[in-house]
Amino acid sequence: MESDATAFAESPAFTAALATLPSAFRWGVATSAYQIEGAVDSDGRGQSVWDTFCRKPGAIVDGSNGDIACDHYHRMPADVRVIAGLGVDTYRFSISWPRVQPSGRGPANPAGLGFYDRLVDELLAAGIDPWVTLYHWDLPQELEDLGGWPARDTAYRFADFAMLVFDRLGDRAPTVTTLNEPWVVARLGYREGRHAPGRKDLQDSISAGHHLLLGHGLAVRAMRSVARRPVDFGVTLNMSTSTPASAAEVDQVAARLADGMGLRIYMDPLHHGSYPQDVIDLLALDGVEIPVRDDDLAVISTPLDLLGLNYYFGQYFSGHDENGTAATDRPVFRQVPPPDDLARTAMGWPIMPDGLATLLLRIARDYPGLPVVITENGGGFPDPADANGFVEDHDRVDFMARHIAAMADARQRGADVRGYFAWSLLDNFEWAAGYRPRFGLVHVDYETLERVPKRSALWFRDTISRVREGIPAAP
Ligand code: IFM
Repeated sequence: MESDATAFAESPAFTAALATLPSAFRWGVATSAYQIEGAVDSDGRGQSVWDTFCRKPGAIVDGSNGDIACDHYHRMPADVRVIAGLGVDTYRFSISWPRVQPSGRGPANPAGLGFYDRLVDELLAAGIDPWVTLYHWDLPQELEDLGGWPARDTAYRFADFAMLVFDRLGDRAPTVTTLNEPWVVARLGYREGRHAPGRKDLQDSISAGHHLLLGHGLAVRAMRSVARRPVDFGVTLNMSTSTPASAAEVDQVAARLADGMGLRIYMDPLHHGSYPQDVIDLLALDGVEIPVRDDDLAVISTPLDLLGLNYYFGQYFSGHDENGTAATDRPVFRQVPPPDDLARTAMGWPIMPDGLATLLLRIARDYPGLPVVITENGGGFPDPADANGFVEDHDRVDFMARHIAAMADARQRGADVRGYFAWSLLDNFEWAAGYRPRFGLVHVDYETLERVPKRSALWFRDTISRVREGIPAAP
C-alpha cells in the first residue's frame, strides 16, 4: 500500500516528469574525501585543516572527527561494487589534497595518488564515469599556517596540486571540477568560524573567496592546456534562492543583497568576468575590498564546460531588524523562516523543491550557455535501521522524487540541465554536525562499518532504469 510519504514518488505526475528526461540523462552519487575515507595517518597523508578543527573543543557537535569515517580508503573496491549496484553512470568523489601533497607544496606522495589511480580504474572497469572534484575543503594544514585561502599564494599552490592530479588521472577522467562550494569555505570557514579553519574575519573571508576563484581559474587554464583528450572542466557552487520576506521595498533590497553575497559574488566573476557593484559597495561600508589584481578576472572567467549546482533549500530575507524596524542608515539582510510551515529535514532545512526549478531557470537566464549538472541534492533524515540494517527511508524517496520532478520541469522550460547526483552514496561525517545526520542512500553501521542499501537506493536504481528504458507517453 502507498504511504503518504511515497505518494508523490508513485504518482502519475512523477512518472510524467520522468518521461521528459532523455535516456542519456546522467545519474550519479557523490561523496567527499574527508567525509568517507578515514585513514588519516595512512601512507604518508599530511594533516588538513579539518583534522585540526575537529580537535577543537566544541567544534563538532558530537565531538567526532574523520579519523575513521566510513573507512572507504581500505574498502574502496567493495564500495565501487556498491556504487555499481545502484545503476548510476557517474561517481563524484573528491581528492584529499594532503593525501596527494602532504604539506600542500612540493612533489606528489605516490601512495596518495596511487589510491585515486586505483579508484578510477575500478570505476571504469565497473562501467562508471569518474567525476573528480579537486577540492572539497581539506586544505593541508601547512598551507593554512602560511595564511590559508586569504593568502594569494594558496591559489597558486592549488593550481600546482591540480596539475599533479591531472597528470595522473587526466587520461581517464572525463570530468574534472575544481572546487566544491567555495562560499562554504570562505563564509563558514573564515567569517563565521563554524567550519575549518574556524576563523572569523570578514576581510579574510572575502579574500579567501577571491583566491578560491583565482585558484579555480589558474587550475582550469593549466589543465586544459595539457589535456590530450576531451575533458569537461567545471566548478561546483552551492546555491539557494533568496526570496524577499514581503513585497516591501526594503525586503526586496535585502533579498537582492543576500543573493549578491551568496550567488552573484561567485557566478558573476566566473561567467561575466566582474564582481557585482552592489556587493563591492556593501563591502566598502565595512572597509572590506576584494583583492583583485592584474588579470585575475580574466583568469577566473576562463570558460567553463559545465557548472555543478548543489541545492538543498531556499531562503527568505528581510530588510527589517528583529524589532521589525526597516533598515535606513545601512542595508540589513536578515534570514527569516519561510512564511509557510514547511516540512524540514533532520538538519532543520526546509524542504523546497520548487527552489531548484527557480534556480535552474535563473541560471539559464542570467548565465546563459552553461550546461548544469545537479552535483548534490539530498536530505539528512533520522533513518532508523531494522535488525538487518535496512532503512525504510520513505522521506528521502519523497524528497528526491520531488526535486527530480522540479528539475525535469525546469528542463522542460528551457534549463540546460544534464544530470542529477544524489548526496550522498554513504552515511558519512557531516562536518560540524558530526555523524548524527545521515544523508546516505546506503546505511553505514558505524560500529561494524557494514553498508546496507536503503529503500531510497533501491528506488533510485529503479528510477534510473525507468528513464533509461523510456517511459511510454500517457495515452
Ligand atoms: O555534506 C555536505 C557536503 O560536504 C557539501 N554539500 C552539502 C552536504 C550536506 O550538508
